[in-house]
Amino acid sequence: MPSELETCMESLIKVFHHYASKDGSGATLNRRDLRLLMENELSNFLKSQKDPAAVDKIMKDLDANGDGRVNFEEFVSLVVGLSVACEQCYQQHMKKTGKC
Ligand SMILES: [Ca+2]
Repeated sequence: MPSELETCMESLIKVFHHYASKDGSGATLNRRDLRLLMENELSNFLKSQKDPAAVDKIMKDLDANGDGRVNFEEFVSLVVGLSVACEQCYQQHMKKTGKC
């Protein structure tokens, strides 16, 4: 049976491939794919973004190789960045409540 972390890794891969374009350019997200993924899978985060152009800005930031698409490696950097921010909130919450 896979561990909790292994299951998380599998979920990341599955979610990415579910939204990745099937337009022959390989498994990558175009702007539309990324918007759909964020609306469905990161809706709480997206709601917290007041800027209507947030997805476009995120797309630009993620596209490290500048090909106008988001590959799995670039996508993972979004998940890592959000996870780091969440972990900081978690730490602050633990400090306030004194619970583990
Ligand atoms: Ca790219």
